Amino acid sequence: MQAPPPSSGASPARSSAGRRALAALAGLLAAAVALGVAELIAGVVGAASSPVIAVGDTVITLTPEPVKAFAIRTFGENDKIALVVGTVVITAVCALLVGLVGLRNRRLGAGGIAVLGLVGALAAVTRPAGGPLDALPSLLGAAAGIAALLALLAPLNPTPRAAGAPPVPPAGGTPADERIVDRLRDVLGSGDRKGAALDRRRFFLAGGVALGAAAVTGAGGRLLQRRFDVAGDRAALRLPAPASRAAALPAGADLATEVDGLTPLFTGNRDFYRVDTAISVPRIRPADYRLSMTGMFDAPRSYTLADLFERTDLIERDITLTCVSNEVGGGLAGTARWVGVPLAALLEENGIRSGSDQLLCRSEDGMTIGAPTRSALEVEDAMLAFGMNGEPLPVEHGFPVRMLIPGLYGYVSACKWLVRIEATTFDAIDAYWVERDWAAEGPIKIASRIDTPAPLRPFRAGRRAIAGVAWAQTRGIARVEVRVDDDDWAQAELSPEVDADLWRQWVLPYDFAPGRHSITVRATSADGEVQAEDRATPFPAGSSGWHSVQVVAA
Ligand SMILES: Nc1nc2c(c(=O)[nH]1)N[C@H]1C(S)=C(S)[C@@H](COP(=O)(O)O)O[C@H]1N2
Ligand SMILES: [Mo]
Repeated sequence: MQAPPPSSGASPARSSAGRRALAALAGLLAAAVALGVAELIAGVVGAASSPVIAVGDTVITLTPEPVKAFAIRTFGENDKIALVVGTVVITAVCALLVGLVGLRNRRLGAGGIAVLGLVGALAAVTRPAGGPLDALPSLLGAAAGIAALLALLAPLNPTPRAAGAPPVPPAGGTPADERIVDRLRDVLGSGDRKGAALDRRRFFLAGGVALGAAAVTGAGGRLLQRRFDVAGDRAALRLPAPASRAAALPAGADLATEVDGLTPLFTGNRDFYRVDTAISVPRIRPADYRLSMTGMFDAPRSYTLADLFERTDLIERDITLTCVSNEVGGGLAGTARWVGVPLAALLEENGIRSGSDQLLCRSEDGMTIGAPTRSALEVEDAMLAFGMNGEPLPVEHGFPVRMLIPGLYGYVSACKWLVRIEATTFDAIDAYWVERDWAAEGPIKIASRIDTPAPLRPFRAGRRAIAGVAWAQTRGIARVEVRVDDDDWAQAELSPEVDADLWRQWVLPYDFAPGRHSITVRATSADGEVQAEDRATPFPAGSSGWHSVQVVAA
């Protein structure tokens, strides 16, 4: 007997394209089951062991510096969301392929999911704070994914017919009858005929079950992961009163109350910029918190949070924090009122040795930040902060304890979720960013920024304020000058001087003629440095150059 011509029965071309589409869908559903189950197990083991987070974390660690800088520039503080979305999209593409491969070869398909599971497991285990248990979510997720894939591919089984075997005509039917019935079944999507190519009903049933299982395990896992939340513990904490209060603010300290669009003197905790490598932030229970001092100390000890809270030398200070990644005119700087332990006193009571020039600060998630020992000892108001604007540190900003050293960029001074201070030397060890070729010492460069008028958003011609902020931490700002078009530099009014570690607002009223204008700003520090025009990129030691905006008066 001859094999039927291609036009007989369900067109092989069409049915195999449909089969492949369903196989790809099977791959997607299997991946969804895998990720759902992984989230569920991560709800038991720990949120950071979730494969999406672990893989994202690892991608951050492995990403070359220019790409990372590009991501921060392009996505800003949504860089992590972009990363998670990217991870999920790439996983989805792999899943589609796994489905297609699995249709032809079950073992290869299952192997594909196993490989994805191993990638997740490896990423989770090799995280700085990772342990062997962290492999479980990925591995058990992969096992569930493989089971789902096999169950979903079964109804798509190639039949002997599809493999080229001759059709068996039903008793009493002509080949033509059979062809009609075959087409009907194909259209109706029922394949319970013996030897049917495709059991659509069974596939969609299994698919529905898989989707439900993925949703329930995923949502359940997310719910379970809330166990690791410390919001409640944080809300219940009572901050101690500082022995030394921040300097009183002079009247009219905040010019933003009078000038629309000007950055407020203090940044609210919710509005405070955030820069770190943590996709899921470390969650440290106050009762479990320990700060240990190691390395070049004569009498190193460790501290509980209560030890720090009970001290009688606590200080409250207003300090502007700045990120080295801030572009000219950028928003990666903020000011808060901080409460904490004076750093020099803490280092001295542990007997810091004179040979140490670097404090390697370790975060709970394994991140390291290397601060110069000299600055930690000598910069006034350097501290271990636990209070921010009247509240315990927000979890994203380092709860329960972080370091702050005025005058140094955050990447060399402001370790969040701080659990260990190792007194060492710059020769002995490179911290995380220095390993990635950022400068080892990071003094904050003098900077000034125009907040209003906003670029290219037309405003009514006539008199209005040009305003912004300027900073030169530890030295203070003495003067801010503004140039509009080809005018001479004009001196702006400054907000009252509060502290050299705080930025200052500046305002210059100006009569705008209708049309386009170019505005440029430059600051001078209290010790006489005039901000230079030369542009530098944030990498490797912080940006510099004048901020200019093009504005339109209508
Ligand atoms: N543990 C940890 N601490 C960290 C970082 C980090 O990635 N991990 N980033 C640093 C950088 S680059 C900056 S600019 C500041 C930002 O602090 P913020 O997020 O509270 O504004 O935190 C610093 N401390
Ligand atoms: Mo930073």
